[in-house]
Amino acid sequence: MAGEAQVDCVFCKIVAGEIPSTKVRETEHTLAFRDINPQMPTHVLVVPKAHYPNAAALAEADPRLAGAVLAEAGRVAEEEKVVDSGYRLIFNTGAGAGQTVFHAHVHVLGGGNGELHEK
Ligand code: DGP
Repeated sequence: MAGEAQVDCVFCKIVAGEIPSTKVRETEHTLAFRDINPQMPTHVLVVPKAHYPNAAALAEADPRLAGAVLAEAGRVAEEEKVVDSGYRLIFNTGAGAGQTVFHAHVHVLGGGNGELHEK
């Protein structure tokens, strides 16, 4: 069923507290935590707690939750003080575009010289 936790999903496990993460923000329906492999000084992932395979599927199924994820991304950027210098919001969608975790998430990237470090 759409939105239900998936047993093999690493982000469902982070949401459930079964895998540790460095949390940045949390609301009833969203979680923001630091990427394990940061590509910029600020590299935070914002996820819906409910499982959707990618951002488009999330937006189709629950536009309000998709909006909440985006709003949280903006709040993360404010708290990380990268609004003035600028930041990127990235939704990799599909393996061919580099998506490796198939639980909707937005990367919040900022700071430094504005360039991404290669994975
Ligand atoms: P993507 O390539 O868009 O699917 O990004 C997935 C990101 O998730 C990638 O930058 C690394 C991060 N990641 C994968 N596993 C973990 C984990 O266990 N903990 C944390 N904090 N981040 C993870």
